[in-house]
Amino acid sequence: MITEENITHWRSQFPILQTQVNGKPLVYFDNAASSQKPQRVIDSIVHYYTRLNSNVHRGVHTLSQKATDAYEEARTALAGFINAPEKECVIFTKGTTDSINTVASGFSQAFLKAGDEMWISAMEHHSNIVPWQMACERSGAKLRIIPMDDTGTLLTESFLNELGAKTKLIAITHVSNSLGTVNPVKEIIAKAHSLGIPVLVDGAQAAPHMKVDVVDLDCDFYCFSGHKMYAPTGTGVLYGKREWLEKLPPYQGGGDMIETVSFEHTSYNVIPFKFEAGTPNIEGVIAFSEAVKFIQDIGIETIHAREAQLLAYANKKLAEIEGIRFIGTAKEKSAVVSFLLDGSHPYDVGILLDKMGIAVRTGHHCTQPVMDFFKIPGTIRASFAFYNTETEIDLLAQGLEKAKRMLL
Ligand code: 7TS
Repeated sequence: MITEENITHWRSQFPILQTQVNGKPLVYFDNAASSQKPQRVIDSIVHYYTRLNSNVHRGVHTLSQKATDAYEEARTALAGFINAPEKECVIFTKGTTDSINTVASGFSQAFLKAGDEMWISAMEHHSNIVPWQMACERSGAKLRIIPMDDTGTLLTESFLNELGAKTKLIAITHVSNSLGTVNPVKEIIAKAHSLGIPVLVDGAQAAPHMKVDVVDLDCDFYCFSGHKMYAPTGTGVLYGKREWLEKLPPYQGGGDMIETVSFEHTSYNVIPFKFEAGTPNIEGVIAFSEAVKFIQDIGIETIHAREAQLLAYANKKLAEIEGIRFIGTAKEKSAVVSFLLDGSHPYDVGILLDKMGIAVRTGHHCTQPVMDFFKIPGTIRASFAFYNTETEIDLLAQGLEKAKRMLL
């Protein structure tokens, strides 16, 4: 429930939110880059190293079994979080980038060839562009782009009509990190499936902010990062349908991902282990499941509703600033506000805000094609989490007015 008491309680669980930066209370509006971590996630890491530390899936000794149990329980927790039908369909990775590269590598080896086509959208993060460019280079397939309009809304109709026998995959972001647009992925998946085309969804900016149900979406792959959802860096998930994960070749070779090895021949382990070569980020994965439990205790619907309030307030408050230009004004938006101030460079504004203790991101946000589309060098981006407040947005608005006076 969203109450003043609850908001105060939520904030109090994040030690870093109680600190100062440049002599000012921290206002953290860079959640799309990485979220802050609550005490119980931090405690989980300390607990691991003081009580459980050991390697997983190998030892018969007690600690190794305990670590393995905690690691596998984390898989069950993550599967539950996205409603995956079986926990074996949840692969632990380093993050969204690693998840996408895993699929792109396997796809280019086994399913793409010269003459094939695959589609991404005009608003992808570089992580959902470059691995596919590499896959297309390796295989000779052609990369095609779903266009968008100047509100940052995808023009899906024309693209859907161009899908056909040559189309081998669609890889699309659920929510844009630089524009905030929420894309109609469920409709795109339904249409793609009617033509037998699989769909990978980049959920890096969706999983922390809205209910994700991979069965309801019917996506073939879903990728997201732990560090954007209150968990440690170096953690992430690749969800895939069993039929795809079983036929996709492994991304990396090494320990844990094999069934038998001889110098003549190696046979691979079953999923999920086939995709988890080497010692994983054990403490990170366990802390990731703690972050998921933290989200579930608050409720992802409550988080979503609170962030919608913050977005509406920020839109209203920042629109009062003369000379502000919003980039990304789609109807369906997540809690991201990207903008420019007339006559100033985003970088200069970002530096001045930082002096006031306000952390925003400036630049192209790893979406250079989006900046090229709008013919701008970058934006100032404030991205919210449920622990932010209207008072902090007021501070941002005041900070922007001050920055304007200093720069113009
Ligand atoms: N996809 C999207 C939509 C993203 O926003 C990001 C990171 C990634 C993929 C890559 O995630 P990673 O965890 O593997 O790095 N986005 C941002 C951002 O907006 N600012 O910094 C990183």
